[in-house]
This record gives sequence, C-alpha cells and structure tokens, in this order.
Amino acid sequence: MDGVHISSCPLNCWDTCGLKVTVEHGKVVKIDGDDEHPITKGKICGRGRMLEARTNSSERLLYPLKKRNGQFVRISWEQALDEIAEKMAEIRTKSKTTAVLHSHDYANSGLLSNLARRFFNCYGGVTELTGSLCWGAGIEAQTWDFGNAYSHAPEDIYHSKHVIIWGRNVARTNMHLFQHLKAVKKQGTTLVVIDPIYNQTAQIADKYVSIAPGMDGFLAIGVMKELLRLGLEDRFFIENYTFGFVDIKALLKTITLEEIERLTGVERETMTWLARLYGDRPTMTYLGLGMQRYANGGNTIRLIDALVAMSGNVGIPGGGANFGNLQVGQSFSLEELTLPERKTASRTFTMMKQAEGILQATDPEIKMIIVTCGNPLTQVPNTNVVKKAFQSVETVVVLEQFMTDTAEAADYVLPTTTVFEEEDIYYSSMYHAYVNYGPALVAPPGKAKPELWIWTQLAERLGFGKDFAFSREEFLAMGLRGLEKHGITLEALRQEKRMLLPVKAVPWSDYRFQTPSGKYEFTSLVAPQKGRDGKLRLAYPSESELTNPEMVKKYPYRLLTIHPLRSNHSQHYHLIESLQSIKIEISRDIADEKRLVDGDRVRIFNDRGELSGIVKILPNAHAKTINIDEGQWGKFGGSVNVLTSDRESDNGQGSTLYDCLVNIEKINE
Ligand SMILES: Nc1nc2c(c(=O)[nH]1)N[C@H]1C(S)=C(S)[C@@H](COP(=O)(O)OP(=O)(O)OC[C@H]3O[C@@H](n4cnc5c(=O)[nH]c(N)nc54)[C@H](O)[C@@H]3O)O[C@H]1N2
Ligand SMILES: Nc1nc2c(c(=O)[nH]1)N[C@H]1C(S)=C(S)[C@@H](COP(=O)(O)OP(=O)(O)OC[C@H]3O[C@@H](n4cnc5c(=O)[nH]c(N)nc54)[C@H](O)[C@@H]3O)O[C@H]1N2
Ligand code: SF4
Ligand SMILES: [Mo]
Repeated sequence: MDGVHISSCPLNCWDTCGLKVTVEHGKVVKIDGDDEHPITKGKICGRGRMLEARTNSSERLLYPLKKRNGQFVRISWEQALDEIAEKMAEIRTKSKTTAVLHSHDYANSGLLSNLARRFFNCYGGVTELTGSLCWGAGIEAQTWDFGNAYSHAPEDIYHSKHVIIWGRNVARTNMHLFQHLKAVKKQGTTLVVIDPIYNQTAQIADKYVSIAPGMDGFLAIGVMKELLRLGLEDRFFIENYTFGFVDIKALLKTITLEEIERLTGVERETMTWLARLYGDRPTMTYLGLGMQRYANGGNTIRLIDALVAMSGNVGIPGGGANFGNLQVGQSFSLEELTLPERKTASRTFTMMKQAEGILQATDPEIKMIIVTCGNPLTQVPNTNVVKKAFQSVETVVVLEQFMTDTAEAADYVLPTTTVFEEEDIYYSSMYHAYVNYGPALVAPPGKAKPELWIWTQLAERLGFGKDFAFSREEFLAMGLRGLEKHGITLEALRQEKRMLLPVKAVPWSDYRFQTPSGKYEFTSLVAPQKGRDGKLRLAYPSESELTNPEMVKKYPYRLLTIHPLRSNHSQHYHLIESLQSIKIEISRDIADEKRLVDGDRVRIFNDRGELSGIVKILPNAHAKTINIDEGQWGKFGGSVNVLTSDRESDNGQGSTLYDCLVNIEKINE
C-alpha cells in the first residue's frame, strides 16, 4: 500500500478530521490533513499528526501478555484466547454472565468498535456501563428540553450576528470551529467567550466573561431576567411552541441580579449586554462540555437552552444551542451490529460509579473485567478507589495498544491494532456530520490483532461463532444498512472517502420537537418518569460554599481538570517528553495567598488523594481556580483523578469531574 492515501482521524474529538497518510516500504511515514475534506480542509492538529508515532512507536504492545507473580510474560494467542474463553465459559455455567464487566470508553470512533457490544450481548449479556464521563448531563438535559440533542451544521455560523462560546475551549479542543471563529470575526460577528479561564479562545473574543466555575446557570437566569425586562423575548415562539413558560418566569423571580452578581462574579451590565445580544437574533451558542461536569450540570445546560429558546434563537439559521449532534450517531444501524435482543441477562453500573459497583456487587460478584477503548485507571474519577476495585477482581483483561496504567493492572493484555492497520469508517456526534473512510494501510506490528479478530476467536470458543461469521465488509455494510437509501454504502465510501450524513443543517426549523408535548419544554414532561418534577431550579455545584461550607474551610480552591492541548486524554503523554510532569495552574489570588511563584513545587490534596507538581500562575483566571490538565500517566506523576469525585451529575449519569475542591501547600525542598 505504498503511496499517499486518504484516511480518518479515529480519536475521540469534535473534529473527526480527514487525513492524508503517506506509506513507504510498508510503514506509515507521514500524516497530513486531507485537503479535500469539506470540513477539516487539510488542517489537522498535533495529536492527529502523532498517529504516526503512535503507530510506529517502539512501545507498542506486540504480543499477548499474562501476569505471573506480578510480572508480565509473553504467551501465545492460542493460550490467551483459550484461557480467557475457558474462564468466561466457567462464569456462564457456575455464576451468571453478568459476573463479567465490560469497562470501556469511546477512544476509537470507528463503526466497528461497536462490535464489542455484539460480543457481550451474544455471550448472554454482561454488566454494562451507563452514563458518560464526557457529556452525559448535557445530552440528557437537551433531550428533556428539545427531545434530542442536535447541533447546527458548522457553516451555519456564517449566518450568525453574534456567537457565544459558553464553556468550550475551542482553540484547544475544536480547531476547525476556531478557524470559523476567526473568519466570522473578520466579517463583523460579535464573539463572546464565557469561561473561568482566560484561554486562547477568549484571547480572540470581543468580550471575555469570567465566571465562577459551576455557576453558568445563574448567569443564564440573569440574562433571561434582563431579556424579559427589556421585552426582547420572542413572544410568538414562546406562545406557540413552548411548554412551561410560567414555571421559568416564576423561577426568575426567586433571585435578584445582585445575588447573581455575587454568585457568578459577573457584573449586571454584562448580563444586560448579553440580553441585548440574544435579543438581536440570530445569535449562535456553542456549549462546551466543561461546564456540565458538575452536580448541577444538567440544570446549567437546561437554563442556557431556555435562554436560547426564550430569545427565539431555536430553529433559525445562525442560531441554536449547539452541544452535541446525536443526528450523526443515530444515522447508523447500530442494533443490527450489536444485537441487543441476544442478551438474556443484564445489569448496569454507571460509568462514574463503576468502582463502587465492582466492590459492592453480589449476585453475582464481578469475576472478570474486560476493558476496551478506555483507560479507566487514569480517566475515571476517584482513581484510588478505581484501582482498588480493579485489584479486587480475579481476572482483568485489557485490549490495548500501549502499556497504560489500566493495562499494568491487567492479568491479560491483548495487543490491538491502530487506525491504519484495519479498515473502518469513522464518525463522531460532536461537531460535523461527515463520515470518513479509513483503509487498512499497513500490517500490524508483532502479533497485534484487530478487535474484530479477537471477538471472532473468543466467540468461536464460546459457542457463538456464527454471530461473528461475517467479513469486515459485511459488518460495515450491516452498520450502513439504513444509509443505503441515501447512497451511503461501503463501496461509495471507499470511492468518495468522506460523505455527508443525511442530517438537518438547521435542526428544529419546523418547530416540531421530539418531547412529549411536541413543544420546546421549559418544564420537562419526561422527567417524572425519572421521579423528577422537570422544573428548572436554582442549583449549585456539590462542592461549593453554599452546599458544603465545611469542606470549603478545609479545601478552599476549585480544581478544573481540562483536556490537554497536545494529548487526546492519556493517549500522547508517553510520546511527548515535555508533557511528562504535572503542571499546576493557579489563579493569581491563590499565588498571593499562598506566596507562590512560577516554578514552586506544591502538593495538591483533598480527602480523596494527593499529587505534587510545579506551579504556573494563570494571570486572568477566575479567583480561587486551579487547573491541572487531565490524562497524566502514573509513571509521570499520576492521574489528576486521584482528586476528583465519582458523584454523578443531576442528569444523564454524567460526571462531576470539575466539581472538586482542593487545597495546596508549598513543598519546601
Ligand atoms: N486537545 C484536545 N482536544 C480534545 C480532547 C483532548 O483530550 N485534547 N478531547 C476531546 C473530547 S473527548 C471532548 S469531550 C472535548 C471537550 O471539549 P471542551 O468542552 O472544549 O473541553 P473541556 O476541556 O472539557 O472543557 C473546556 C472548557 O470548559 C471550561 N469550564 C470548566 N468549568 C466551567 C464552568 O463552570 N463554566 C464555564 N463557562 N466554563 C467552564 C474550561 O475552563 C475549559 O475552557 O474535547 C475533545 N477535543
Ligand atoms: N479529570 C478528568 N478526567 C476526565 C476528563 C476530564 O476532563 N477531566 N474527561 C473525560 C472525557 S470527556 C472522556 S471522553 C474520557 C476519555 O477516557 P478514555 O477514553 O478512557 O481515555 P483515553 O486516554 O483516550 O484512553 C483510551 C485508551 O484506549 C486505547 N485505544 C485506542 N483505540 C483503541 C481500540 O481500537 N481498541 C482498544 N481496545 N483500545 C483502544 C488507547 O490506547 C488508550 O489507552 O476521559 C474522561 N476523564
Ligand atoms: S485529534 Fe481532532 S483535531 Fe486533531 S487531527 Fe484528530 S480529529 Fe483532527
Ligand atoms: Mo469526551
């Protein structure tokens, strides 16, 4: 396959870029952007370029490994598969299939990564994870409000008069949106960034609004109060297409602007100014994921949705409450791929509480954990408990490309392929609606195997080989079944390389919402099914002055743990030496209070754990705010998740990763 080929970035990212991959002598030697990709237009980030290093790294896992007396030894695939299948067969007869836990995340956006679920369903149904570390709260919030979580097409931004980036670190995490932000600014669009950290996106904004972490819902309330006072709401939309306006109006009266100023740190003039911006349609809002990783995260997203709706910015070009875009994932025939009807037993733990689930499970106890596409020992909150939980289980099997913290904790490590070693198609429900083709370009190193091969081998040994008796092409065609009528087939994708899925560029333009009332719901009518009244509330983070004053005395600072610039979560740290230490970014007031300067070594701690690292002062960050980028490996100082809480958010079993109080102290050396 020597030559230059079009492929796709598989990383869990907003952008799902098209790639141009150069292969020489059977090796990937260079990765650039696919110039013809309509969204990503030849531009890619360092994480994408480094897929070359990830593929060729001398640290790749090459052989199946088994732990004996605490040391990994190389074993054959035969032995690994026989032993794992034997243990699974024994669990199925002596216990229940739900004694197996499938722990995973979404590290590979390939369609066939869904086949793991087919395997576990055909086995009989295992303990599965529900909820999401990533976007759970916001997705359910939008599902309550609109009936689904849809975004506008990227190019619709050119129809906006004003763009609000609310809690998304665009310059770092969503580079193609960043390009558009720079372009619309040139054409006179107002750009506002609302964030506790004065990040690179804020640096290009017309106005930066610094907000206390976790308090965005209150800001939205303040802006709605001003919107109504100024008479800038969209009466026609409210009267004809919404439900529950009286409830939100009543809520707005329960708090004053002065109180909101105090809670958010945002001046009332800014709220008035934002109300005028929202009233001067079309105003587009991009919601980030950071601000919903709090105990009140769902309520926060719903209050921002309410502001977007009340101001008449729903269903119009240049508007929208853009969070995720589930239209994309919903385009594929996932049930045909995953066969949920084959499950005869089921049990769920939430993503957040998987450790607690493992430690407390009875009938059956967890006997085996199989990890795919995830690194829970660095990425799941409350790492010390996650570690303990994994150690308590008889057999841990990790399918991996590298010896991560999670792989280190395994009894069996099975080496898997990377993106360029297998054919798949790639999509993400985060930003744009293109699906990209990714061919197999090089042979896997050593004995690394595609997940599909591993599932097929195990399925045969466990007596359901016929459920995997399909070729890769046939599986891809299965997942594309529903798209055939739109001309999107494997053949067409092989030819075209990237194709636009049949999604709406301006969702909700017919004002027919997928809620029980068919309207936009300020008060959710599906909430009662979950034992909730569905009304918007005044809600606070769980680790804050109002909800936990005792904790604030001990741990006065708020810790954010945002996504790293140069790594996708934990996936690049081992390849970039300069990332292999812990940087603790603190707001100026903390530096003054603790007499710290750049370069000081500090200990950061709470009741859950501690880390040490080097101080860097963030000049314009909100007061009492600290950030440590997530994703760090144990051997380079440890995951910041030793400090974070496994509490769930108010909606969607989401995470509360940023709802975290800490203290710091200087280490005198
Ligand atoms: N470079 C890079 N890019 C990535 C990733 C990566 O690991 N590295 N990961 C990808 C994935 S999986 C995801 S989910 C996305 C996430 O994309 P983003 O949502 O952009 O990123 P986060 O790091 O989750 O959170 C980002 C922003 O939220 C702000 N924030 C935190 N708390 C609050 C708050 O209470 N209010 C407000 N207004 N802002 C707040 C932070 O200061 C930060 O600027 O990024 C994707 N892109
Ligand atoms: N403190 C804190 N923690 C966070 C976050 C945060 O903002 N702060 N963000 C959260 C978010 S948004 C997310 S999405 C999660 C991400 O959590 P994870 O997805 O667990 O994080 P990654 O570091 O991307 O680890 C994925 C692992 O999967 C492996 N992998 C890649 N492709 C494949 C494949 O095809 N098969 C198999 N078997 N393995 C593969 C990679 O080598 C890598 O080690 O982290 C969450 N954790
Ligand atoms: S990590 Fe994201 S921005 Fe970077 S190349 Fe991959 S898809 Fe594109
Ligand atoms: Mo994520």
